[in-house]
Amino acid sequence: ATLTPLPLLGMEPKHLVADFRRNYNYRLGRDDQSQSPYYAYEALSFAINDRLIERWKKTHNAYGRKDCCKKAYYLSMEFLMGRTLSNAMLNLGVDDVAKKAMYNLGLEMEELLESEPDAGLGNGGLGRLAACFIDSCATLRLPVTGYGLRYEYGMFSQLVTNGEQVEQPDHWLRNGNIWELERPEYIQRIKFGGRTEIHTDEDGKTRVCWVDTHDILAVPFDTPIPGYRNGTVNTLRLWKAEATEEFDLQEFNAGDYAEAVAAKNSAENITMVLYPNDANENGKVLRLRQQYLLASASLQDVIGIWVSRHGNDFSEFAAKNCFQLNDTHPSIAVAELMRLLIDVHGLSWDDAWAITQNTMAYTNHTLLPEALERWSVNLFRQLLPRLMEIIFEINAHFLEEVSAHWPGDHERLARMSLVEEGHEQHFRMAYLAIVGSYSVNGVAELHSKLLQQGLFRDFYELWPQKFNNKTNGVTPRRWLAACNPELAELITETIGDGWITDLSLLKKLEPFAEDQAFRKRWQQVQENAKQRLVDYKKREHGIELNINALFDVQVKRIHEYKRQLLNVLHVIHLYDRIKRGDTANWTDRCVLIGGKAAPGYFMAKRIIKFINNVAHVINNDPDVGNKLKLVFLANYRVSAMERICPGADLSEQISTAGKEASGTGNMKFMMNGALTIGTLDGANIEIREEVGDDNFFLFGLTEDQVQELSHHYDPVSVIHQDEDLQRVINLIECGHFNQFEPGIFDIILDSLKNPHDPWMTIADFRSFVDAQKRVEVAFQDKDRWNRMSILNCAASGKFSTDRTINDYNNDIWKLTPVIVN
Ligand code: DL6
Repeated sequence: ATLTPLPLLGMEPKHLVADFRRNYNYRLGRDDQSQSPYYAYEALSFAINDRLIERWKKTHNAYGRKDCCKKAYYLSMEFLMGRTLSNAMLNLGVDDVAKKAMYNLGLEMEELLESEPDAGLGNGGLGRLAACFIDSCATLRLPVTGYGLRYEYGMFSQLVTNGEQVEQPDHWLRNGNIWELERPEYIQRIKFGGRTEIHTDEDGKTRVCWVDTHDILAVPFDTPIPGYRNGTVNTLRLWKAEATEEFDLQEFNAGDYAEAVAAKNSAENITMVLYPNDANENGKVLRLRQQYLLASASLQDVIGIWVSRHGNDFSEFAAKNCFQLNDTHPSIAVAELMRLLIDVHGLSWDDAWAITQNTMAYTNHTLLPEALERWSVNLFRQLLPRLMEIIFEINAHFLEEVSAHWPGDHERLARMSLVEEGHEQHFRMAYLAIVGSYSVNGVAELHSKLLQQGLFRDFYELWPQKFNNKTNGVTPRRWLAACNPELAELITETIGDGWITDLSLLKKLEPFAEDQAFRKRWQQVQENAKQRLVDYKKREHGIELNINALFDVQVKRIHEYKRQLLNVLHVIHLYDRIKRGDTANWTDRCVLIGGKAAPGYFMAKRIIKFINNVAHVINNDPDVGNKLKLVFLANYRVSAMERICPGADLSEQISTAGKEASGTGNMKFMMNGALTIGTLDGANIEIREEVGDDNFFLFGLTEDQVQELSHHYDPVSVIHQDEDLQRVINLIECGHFNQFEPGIFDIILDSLKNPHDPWMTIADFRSFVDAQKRVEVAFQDKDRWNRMSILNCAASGKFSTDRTINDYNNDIWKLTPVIVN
């Protein structure tokens, strides 16, 4: 009887107050001497988490009852969750209630929320997309589990010292994590090293055994993922690596205690840290260990549940399970599923392959060749010998298929092989993912088209039916309802609250763009958001921003293809205009740039230094005053974006056409009413299609033009022909921004002037400056700007991950929603 379910916890302020007090006093053992808002954050979080757990169990039961229903698993090396509390309260529907409860206790909700650390288990777009996806899956009542890694250290925190990025480890778990639940009952064992042997069973059947392995345990930690006010709470399961007990014992008995402890540490190192590279393969043994641990633990978990219900009958497995691979990082899952089905569960190669090819689906997130993972075959031989054999066998079967399709086409065979030959052989992981999957998608229309025409052309020609597009989105709960409550309230008051779960309803705002009174209110709300950003910057960083200026924002990872340099060239051009007195009809501007550079990416770090040096000169020049300000926003992360995007006027989406797969920051800004200045790249194209050319500041070469120009690009002559640009380059060349640090920006000048510069920054300068002039004209006409801002928000409906996930579900997963009550 003690284990029977308790009545549901109350949802009124008095219930939260009582639970808060109990948590604060007993669970945390604090009293009114504890000054830190952190304990108050924890006490409230426990109260909220208890309510999530109730719904979590119900969801689990509902999914269990529907044993027949199909489930999907999102395998991702990154889930960039950010903070949890405010989103959990919103989705549970207790945000207002909790605010009242805290108010009754004399506590400031803002302060509590600020003390939660970001769960920074991702680099940028790819990881944040995974977080938005699982929010949408729960909101759409889809039985989807996220599988990832529980890194002890997340994305580094960025300090800026003397203008340069300094990385600091992010020990986000230092104070524990109240949202997770350890599930030792689902521990999985992961093999590494050893060798393979062929064993013959009593019935004469042979099977391969992977022996003499060094095993590691994968321990699951579950986080509840609530849907928006629908009773569904899904699971994010993150694996932590631990040493096995035998492992300790063996070493201990060998007599070296210190060695034993060190060896234990080396096992646990696997999930110690997130690799901070977003656009480059990592190529390190530890990274391959991470990838295999994720794939193997997650597949064993799913298969374990299957076997507990169906024994070794896998005939229905593919009809009931689907694995979505988030980029190539977890693509070793293709070979691991084969291993588990054949070696552990005794299936034939053909049956196992049919199941694999009908359960795996792969999403590609980049066209940059340097980000496509390749693993040394020798490394596989040492670390994952059985997986190596399986990939070779998959390749042999696959190349037979290619030969049958294109007899005698040896070049094509070499191009398509999963094994890249050379002085050392490498496995091409993206190809493994394509061959092993029934669906391959890009993340915006242009990106998917370019995959089919370029990077994966041969595969598209072989299997056109596998390829499809799924344009990205963002969750409107976090990225509008929670981060911009005042705007959300105005929208709800105007068109009702249906938009929160059906973002296409924002279209209803369109006619209000013509309503003068509404435009005024919209403007007020936007100004209040700017004021909050101004206050925050002043309070936290001592930076003064001029609220009347155009807030021109570019926040994203620092990368040459994203062209923060183009932005800075424009800033220097504006500075030069001020210095030469060309300020008729001037629009004051605050240019805010933020983002982290991969620690090993020298050029990106130098770009940060450049931004800071230029900022120092401009911001301290008395001639400039309020006309122009350049600010580098240090330590850009999810919680920073929640403050920044409501306060932005202009969103900079200025990558070289054909390089940004999609972008998702562009969608967050648009949803919050910022206008975009952008190239025809990634999802910008679809943003412009939705909002119309009149409400988008387009500039730059198209992808085709970039391709064409690459044959005869001559940036030096472009510079000579453009007086404004020549002046900008002269200022940099004469050391105006590095008077006491000679030569440090030569590398930047060299790259800009290089005829092989793939980012073609110089080529787009003039067109960018012209588009910025159009921005200024529009900004000076407040009424016009407000109209455009409303129309941008109204047209952002397509960019909800609810739409994206519906597309994944209708075309790839085919899950039936499960109602939890
Ligand atoms: O699909 C999510 C996100 C896209 O919006 C970005 O355009 C894309 O750069 C990013 N891709 C990655 C993977 N590596 N690289 N580059 O982070 O995915």
